[in-house]
Amino acid sequence: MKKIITYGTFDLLHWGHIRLLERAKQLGDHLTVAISTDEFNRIKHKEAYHSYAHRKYILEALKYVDEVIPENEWEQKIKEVKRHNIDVFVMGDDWKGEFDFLSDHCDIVYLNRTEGISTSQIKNDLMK
Ligand code: C2G
Repeated sequence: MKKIITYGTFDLLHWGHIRLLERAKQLGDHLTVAISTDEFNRIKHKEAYHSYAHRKYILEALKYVDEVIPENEWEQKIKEVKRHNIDVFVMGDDWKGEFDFLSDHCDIVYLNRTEGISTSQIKNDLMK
């Protein structure tokens, strides 16, 4: 079984997120998504509208997602790739190069980010 992992906040889930998850799943048989906890979002200087529990609940309902785990810190990726026997690490290409240190442990794929949609754009548009 070819295992894929990806990381993110996935707040106010939108079609750009779905396209990322869909393409990530197409790379293998099993997709694990590590969702940033509320505490880790503070470290990322991000504040999610939905709590970690609700973002987890939403992601677990998606047909592309097989498992959801918490992302608590930047440093957990190598440990997780090993623990979950991950074959491919996937991220949107806004992160291109940032996680190449994982190449000793798994393949790395940066997928094109979907233009024209983002959680911050949704928030800004709703405030108009
Ligand atoms: N994404 C995308 N297209 C968009 C918006 C997001 O492809 N229009 C992708 C991002 O590139 C990322 C994933 O969807 O791979 C999740 O996006 P965010 O929730 O914004 O994730 P981020 O805050 O960048 O967290 O350790 C890694 C971090 O946790 C990534």
